[in-house]
Amino acid sequence: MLSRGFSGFRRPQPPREIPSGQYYETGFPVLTYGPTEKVPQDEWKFTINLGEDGSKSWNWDDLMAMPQTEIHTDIHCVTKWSMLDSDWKGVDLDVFFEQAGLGDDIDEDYLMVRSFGGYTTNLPVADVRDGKAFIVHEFDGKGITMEHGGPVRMIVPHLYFWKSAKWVESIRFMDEDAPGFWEANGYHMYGDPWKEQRYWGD
Ligand SMILES: Nc1nc2c(c(=O)[nH]1)N[C@H]1C(S)=C(S)[C@@H](COP(=O)(O)O)O[C@H]1N2
Ligand SMILES: [Mo]
Repeated sequence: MLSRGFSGFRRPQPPREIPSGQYYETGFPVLTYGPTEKVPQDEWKFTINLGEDGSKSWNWDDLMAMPQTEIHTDIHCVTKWSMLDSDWKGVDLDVFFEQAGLGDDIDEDYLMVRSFGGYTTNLPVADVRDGKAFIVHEFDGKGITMEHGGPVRMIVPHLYFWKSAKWVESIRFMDEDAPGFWEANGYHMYGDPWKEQRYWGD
């Protein structure tokens, strides 16, 4: 029998630097608080709430008709895994803002993203503009599985992955920052992985 030696299991070395405290994960772990939401593709709808101006919604067919972007990016989860070089396909959130008639002059500085099932997460508006956030429907060339937030989730790759709502349902703007689900339960309000903003006080 071959011995692996006393060191046992060793994690593979990442091909380049990853944020401090993270390890290189070559799989794609599932992390959901509560049950997996089952959202049929033909029932999925994404809504941007526009206050007094009502709201604007998109269904699956609308999403498919929008300009598609391929995103090649790293993902960093607060539970310390980093997935490098992941491939996604979807639509830049800027395109939704455009179609909703929102110019450069969104009055509010923050927004709350909501998922089917009730999960929420807060973000500064600046962090979802100019190609920083996406509404995605493909991972690794295939439809996103239910466990990973399919048929449609959001990704905000430059922040810890809890900011990337699975089964994305809506956005509403806020004058002031307010915590979403994890942010009310100890996670950092902003969540920059390169600054290790994991928990309150980091
Ligand atoms: N709706 C919803 N979105 C969610 C979560 C969740 O529990 N519900 N978990 C978040 C957390 S903590 C992480 S790390 C990622 C995990 O995504 P994955 O399961 O595809 O790896 O989704 C985020 N988005
Ligand atoms: Mo997470």
